[in-house]
Amino acid sequence: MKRRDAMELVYADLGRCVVVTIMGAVAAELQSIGHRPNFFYLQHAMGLASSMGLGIALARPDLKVVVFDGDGSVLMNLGGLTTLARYRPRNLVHVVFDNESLLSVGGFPTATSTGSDIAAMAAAAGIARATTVTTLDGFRAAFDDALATDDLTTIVAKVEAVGPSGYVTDLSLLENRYQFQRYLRETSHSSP
Ligand SMILES: Cc1ncc(C[n+]2csc(CCOP(=O)(O)OP(=O)(O)O)c2C)c(N)n1
Ligand SMILES: [Mg+2]
Repeated sequence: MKRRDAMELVYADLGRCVVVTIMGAVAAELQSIGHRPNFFYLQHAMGLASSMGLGIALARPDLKVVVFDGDGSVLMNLGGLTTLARYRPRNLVHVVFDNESLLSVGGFPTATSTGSDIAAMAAAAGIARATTVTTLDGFRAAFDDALATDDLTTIVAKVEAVGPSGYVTDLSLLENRYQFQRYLRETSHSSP
């Protein structure tokens, strides 16, 4: 399974969610499918996309939050899984694209290439709904199930270690930040 194909498959559903991605290849691929004001690309803060998603999910229970994470990023902040489990936001879908690689910085193999199992670690951290998928059909089904279910879900999608040919974007970090902030404000019924 290619990660870009997986994101393209669920792209239509992302319109009614808030999406937070990690930096690098995931962000570039999602932007190449089509940027939306409800997408935030957490550049540089490696390992913290799920933490940002957690904060938004807790503050905005009216929204469904989707986090597109990576194996290297999750492995860098394994405590993020325990914090997710502890607060158990019912409206968070945590997708980990596991390409067994730090693809965006040259493709160094991560610990999942030597057997570490992120779904098993998520389950051991206390995330009751943690699953691994290896096919596009499996991803579609798991994602649909997560959207339809009122509970925290971690989906580890095993994907090929391939990414975009380049990382060029005309969306600056600040522009993305203000746009996303505005989206959250404008969709909040409790804001003054
Ligand atoms: C704290 C920190 N360390 C290192 C980096 C450099 N860096 C950027 S992307 C990346 C790899 C991310 O790996 P993964 O989450 O598996 O995503 P992939 O690139 O495979 O899509 C690294 C090491 C960073 N941005 N921040
Ligand atoms: Mg990776």
